[in-house]
Amino acid sequence: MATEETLVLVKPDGVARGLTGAILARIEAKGYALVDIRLVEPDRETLAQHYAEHEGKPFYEPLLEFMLSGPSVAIRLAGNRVIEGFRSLAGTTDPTTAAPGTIRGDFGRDWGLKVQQNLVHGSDSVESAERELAIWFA
Ligand code: YYY
Ligand code: MG
Repeated sequence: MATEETLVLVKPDGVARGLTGAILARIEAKGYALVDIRLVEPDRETLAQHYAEHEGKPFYEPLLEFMLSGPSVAIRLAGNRVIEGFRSLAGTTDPTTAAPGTIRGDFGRDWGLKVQQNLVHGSDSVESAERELAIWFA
């Protein structure tokens, strides 16, 4: 058993489309524990910290603009190997090709979709999870 914590975000598209409950249902069905959960309207500085690894990439500015477009739900999630496990639930980054059965694959809309509109974020390593949880649950 390796109990871990991860940061999950239901991004602005997920909140705006009313998918928070459906996404939480999958998380709870898997048995992960909600340690903390809150609706957040992050400022640019918070998002710049969160996405520091992507600064300078072509999608960075559109990504920040998108993340500023509305509230997100931030979740401190705990479980056995939850970091890898939640990313598996989420599916691959691009929702147009994410596998059916995953959050991004099932709810990512085909029409007019941009890659950043992929509904959720999940930390990708123990180090990222610690860093990101400190940003969103300061
Ligand atoms: O961890 P994950 O969210 O699956 O992808 P990252 O490579 O960390 O990228 C973060 C975020 O940036 C992604 O969720 C959507 C957006 N993005 C994009 O808009 N265009 C890309 N080519 C790559 C990523
Ligand atoms: Mg990532």
